[in-house]
Amino acid sequence: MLTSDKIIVQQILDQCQINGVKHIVISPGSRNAPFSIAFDEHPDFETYIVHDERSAAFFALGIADETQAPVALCCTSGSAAFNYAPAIAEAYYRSVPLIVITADRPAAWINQGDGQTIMQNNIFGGHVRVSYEFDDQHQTEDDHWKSQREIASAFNMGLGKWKGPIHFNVGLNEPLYNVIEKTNSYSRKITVIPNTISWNQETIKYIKETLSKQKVMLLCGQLPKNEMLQQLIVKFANNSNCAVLVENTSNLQSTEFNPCIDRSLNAINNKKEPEFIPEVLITIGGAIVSKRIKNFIRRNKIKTHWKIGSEFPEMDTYQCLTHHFDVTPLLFFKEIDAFDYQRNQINYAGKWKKIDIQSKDATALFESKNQKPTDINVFQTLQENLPEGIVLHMSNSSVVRYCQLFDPITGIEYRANRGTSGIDGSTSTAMGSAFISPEKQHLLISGDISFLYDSNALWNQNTISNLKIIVINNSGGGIFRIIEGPSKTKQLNKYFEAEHQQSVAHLAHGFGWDYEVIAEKIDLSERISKFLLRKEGKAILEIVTDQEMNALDLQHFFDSIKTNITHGIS
Ligand SMILES: Cc1ncc(C[n+]2csc(CCOP(=O)(O)OP(=O)(O)O)c2C)c(N)n1
Repeated sequence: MLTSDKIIVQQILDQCQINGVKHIVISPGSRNAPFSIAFDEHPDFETYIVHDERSAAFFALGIADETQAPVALCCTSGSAAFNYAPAIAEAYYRSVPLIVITADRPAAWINQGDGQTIMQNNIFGGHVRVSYEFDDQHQTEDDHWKSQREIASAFNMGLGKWKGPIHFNVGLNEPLYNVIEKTNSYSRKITVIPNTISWNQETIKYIKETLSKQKVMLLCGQLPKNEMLQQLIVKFANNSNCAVLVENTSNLQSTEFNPCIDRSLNAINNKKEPEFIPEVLITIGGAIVSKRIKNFIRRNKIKTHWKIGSEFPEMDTYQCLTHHFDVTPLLFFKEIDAFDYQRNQINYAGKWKKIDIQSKDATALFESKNQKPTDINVFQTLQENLPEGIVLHMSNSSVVRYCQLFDPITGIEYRANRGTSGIDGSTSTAMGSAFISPEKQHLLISGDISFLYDSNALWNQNTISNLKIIVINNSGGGIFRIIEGPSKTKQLNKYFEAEHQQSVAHLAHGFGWDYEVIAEKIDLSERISKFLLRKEGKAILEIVTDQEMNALDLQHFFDSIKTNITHGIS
């Protein structure tokens, strides 16, 4: 097998191999040539080319999301590396392992006026689990030993119990294109044996007592689909002391859970609010979309908050963190499943479930009276037509929020870039995800601004025929009309919503995607359903909604739920 003649390149590749990295996203350039050549020559790696590094890194994130395995990405020196940053920040806050390799000029040439040379040392700052600087000047056995153990330790950081991106910045001297027959193996793995649970008797007693006697809310943020965890949480929910609140991004689905947090909170009248306040909050998973639940918990000052999981141990989202359990949610719920604590002492879960069912029934009665399609109208129609079993990618910002207003559909996997909630890579991430799982059907629902922002995602030479995109075109950032603040300013249209005249149709055609548009309410359901049922992907459906009426219709939606409940529905 041929490989680069540079030992540092071989070392990084060998570590990628023994750590189960299979997919490599490469952005073309010269300085990273030793890596491009070595990855291409190696039979155990699949390489994919994406030019735009911003898009490439999100594409890699999509692959990692889908495969639940680390993905490597490699680019040349200079601004190329900077363009990785948004996706790396997203991966960091979502704890997704990416192996980020940036090629660099040799250290002596930094700031000497050479082309494509910037300060790449620690370029991603705190947004990687660890960053190492290397060069290709291995002189001694000690040099080999040092870089090898540093690479091994970086992999342990990025793939360990707190996962996330790791970064290798590698200064490379010319010549860059030399190849040799590979003779040495630089595989060196330092295996970390994970800690198992060893709670002492006092802790076990405290857990049992807490779960037995108090109102417990389990709030589940973003998580990959996990059947075993789901079953354990269904068992946990089989205790009326405990209400389980999920968002669709948690990928936890059961009729026992409360899946539409904003819809329920909207229906709770102020006087009844105290009945819904938990005494104990347990959180698992990543970001929570609902601002209302964050405010609800923060203003009600919960006495006890247990945060489960190794990531971000001090992150105090609800301003009431009291205990951090440094174990995976799976291990935590497995462990407490065996505890003989007293269940069904209080009917707290029932309260949440009742409001959930009432508001769900009331939602079904809502009918948009608007002449033209509105956003809520489209999401309601989509909900009725989404096929089971697809992967649904939701862009930021109002798309992911609208999707939370309806019950998750069985078998759908829900994805969104909620690590940093950026609008800059949703399409590229969906492309990566769809590309690596051709056996699944993927659908991206995107706002028009997010779609335009990341239109380079469509510039991708890898075969992707299982992704459809619905662009909800509300003539700009519709979110700014529905959140408090911007909608009341005279700058709304220009500075926040940023109305535009860009053509989704031209972009679709330019990149060779099928395109259709709906701008009228007539046949909305039929046309959406037909689009969703079409066999071939690589198709874009633009739905034009009523910019002026969207916010009002959403308000009607919330009001109608309240009114119907007050009038005794259910
Ligand atoms: C990279 C980045 N830039 C700016 C923002 C701020 N921002 C949040 S939502 C939004 C508008 C999104 O518009 P669109 O994609 O049309 O979705 P809609 O709000 O209409 O659902 C903007 C600019 C962001 N989240 N990320």
